Amino acid sequence: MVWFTEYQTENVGLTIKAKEVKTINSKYQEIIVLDTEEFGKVLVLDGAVQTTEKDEFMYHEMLVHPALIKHPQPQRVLIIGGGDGGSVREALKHKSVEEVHLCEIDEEVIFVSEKYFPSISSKLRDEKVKIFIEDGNQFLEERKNYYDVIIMDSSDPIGPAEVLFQESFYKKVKSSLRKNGIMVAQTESPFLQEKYFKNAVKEIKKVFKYVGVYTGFVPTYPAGMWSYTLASDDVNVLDNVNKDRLDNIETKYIDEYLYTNLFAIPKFIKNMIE
Ligand code: AG3
Repeated sequence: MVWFTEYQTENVGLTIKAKEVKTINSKYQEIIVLDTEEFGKVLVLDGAVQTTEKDEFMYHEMLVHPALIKHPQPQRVLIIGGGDGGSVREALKHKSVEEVHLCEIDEEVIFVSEKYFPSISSKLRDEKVKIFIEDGNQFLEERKNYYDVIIMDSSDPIGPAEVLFQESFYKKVKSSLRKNGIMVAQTESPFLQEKYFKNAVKEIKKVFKYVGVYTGFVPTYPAGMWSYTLASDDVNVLDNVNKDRLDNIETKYIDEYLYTNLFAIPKFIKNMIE
């Protein structure tokens, strides 16, 4: 037994007891897999918890479904980051989706997920899925005007993922979307990572006409409170449309009521982004 701590801020940590710890050093980062009592297997990249078997649905469902439901007919989906496969799995639950491209910079994350997180990575080899081991920033240069939905399933804006939270990057995302395209990005904890959160939303607002921020619980992320930001130039993401589509999708977190009230977020968070 060993206690693992993620130092979420300079002064706050999340500590979990692990029965087993595996460490893999990839070209890009240190990958740790913990086996824990409370959360099952836990995936850690450069010291930050990315996902756990127990709470991953809370994050992946909230990241993926609102964007896909708001799109009139999502066929081509791109996920940047997300090598664990959780977002791929959720995206494939939408019948209209014909192809899912996954652009992950670190191939080792995919291998680790396939080995230790079968329930999360289960759809990575689906015939609709194409995996690109590339830098998201470069990848977008080559695909203009193509995707219906782009999902930013990145890690924190430090190190390799820093560029993914900047105006110049969101501009590339925008030009890789086709008509009615929608982007959704995970935008950090509004409570414990206020600076990251505010900055991400500010940069997204510089680029897109319609922007909507919502929150959800993820127990193993900083403060347990997470944010997601939807953005589009053509679709008013604040409109509450197509909620019936949830009837055909199996979920454990998001339902019609939650979706309808997606933007019912705490007042102090609204104040941060106005
Ligand atoms: N992406 C968001 C992880 C951010 C967690 N931050 C932290 N623990 N400090 C997760 C990828 C899962 N598909």
